[in-house]
Amino acid sequence: HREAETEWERCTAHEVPEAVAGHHEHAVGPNQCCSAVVQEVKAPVAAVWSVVRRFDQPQAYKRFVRSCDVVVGDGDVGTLREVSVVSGLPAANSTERLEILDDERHVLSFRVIGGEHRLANYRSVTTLHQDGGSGGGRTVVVESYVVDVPPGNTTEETRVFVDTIVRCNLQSLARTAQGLFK
Ligand code: A9S
Repeated sequence: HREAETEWERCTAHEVPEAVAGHHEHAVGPNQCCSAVVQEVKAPVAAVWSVVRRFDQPQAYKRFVRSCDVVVGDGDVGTLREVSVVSGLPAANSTERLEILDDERHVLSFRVIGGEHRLANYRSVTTLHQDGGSGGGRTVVVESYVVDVPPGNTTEETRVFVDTIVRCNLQSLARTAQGLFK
């Protein structure tokens, strides 16, 4: 894992399986941070993907989302959504653009393009992978991100904050997908 201090560098977040590291390489600017979260789900890739791919319905598993309105598009790349956030976070809403939706390789990426919050230029990539062993039926989810470090915060504070949100989302995704599969 590398952090840029003075110039743009590439960042491949640690813990990412080598086979998919390419999806999770981000150009990281001097005042940005990058990390990744890995979650195992006891459900097949198809079940997990059916939840993840619905860019119009993040509230299906993201518990910090109060509501979501699609403002442009029909769920393909370029779709814009307006997410309203539950109370208790230093945020009110977020405008997000779908960047990648690959139904074959199970890759979704979105970018934050506006909103009332402190995570400017947030971009994440989520990939699903069939977990070998035990006859399939299990999925590994990898979610990496890059984001600006907000004024007044350190890189480490930012990473801890965002990692916590992403980990929460992926644990909730696991429960949701496992519920669908049962
Ligand atoms: O929604 C995601 O997939 C991931 C994150 C980190 C979302 C962050 C967030 O939506 C809040 C949860 C509201 C926290 C944004 C854009 C800013 C926050 O401060």
